[in-house]
Amino acid sequence: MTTPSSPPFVTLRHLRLAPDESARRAAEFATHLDARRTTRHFSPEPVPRAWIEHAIRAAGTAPSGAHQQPWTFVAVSDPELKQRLREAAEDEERRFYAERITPEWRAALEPLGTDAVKTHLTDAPWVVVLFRHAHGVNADGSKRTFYYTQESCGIAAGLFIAAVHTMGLVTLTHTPSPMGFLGELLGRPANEKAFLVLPVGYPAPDAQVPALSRKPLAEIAVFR
Ligand code: IYR
Repeated sequence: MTTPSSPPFVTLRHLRLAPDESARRAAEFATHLDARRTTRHFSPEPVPRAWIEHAIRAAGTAPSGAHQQPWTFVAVSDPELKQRLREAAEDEERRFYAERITPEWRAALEPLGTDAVKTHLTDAPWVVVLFRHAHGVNADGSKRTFYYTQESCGIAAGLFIAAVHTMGLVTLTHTPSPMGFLGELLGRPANEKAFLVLPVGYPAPDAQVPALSRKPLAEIAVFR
């Protein structure tokens, strides 16, 4: 193979698996993720900070546009700060559920049982807020364009969710809207936009989930 010239490249570290091992892992991973559920019912039991650090490390491996890694994860465990986050989120959500929601949207959410009460934001030992860098900032303060930041943060969130599930914890994707209050409360710079709120913890002993099923493979995949 010809050696690519600058920028520097290094040889890919890759472990070739035996085909039966690939097959086993493929099935096992899909089954593992299929056991993941989103619940609104968290136990207040503490979770070590190191576990959250690992989940963020896992999320930070996401591919990103031009490798700009346009994300900041703010992990909140301080009870007072979680309380303030919850109050601000509930203020927005009350307005959403009372005024901004459309009848069609209300009907779509009805089976999930969501409402403006966000107990999970104070019950869960950690609330991780993912901020998307809408653009970068150069040393001289000027704007640097970032590419595909929505896609990049979506992928990072997916890896975070998979990491949390793999460590035997649960999380919930909370999307307060508008999210402006999060940057203010958490002191993020203006180029960082709150993207997703992810409480993390153990499920409450009696945690409930909606009785839903997932689309079968035949409904989500086309092979040609
Ligand atoms: N952001 C609101 C409403 C909400 C919207 C969708 I789409 C959901 O799947 C769940 C909730 C909230 O967090 O309650």
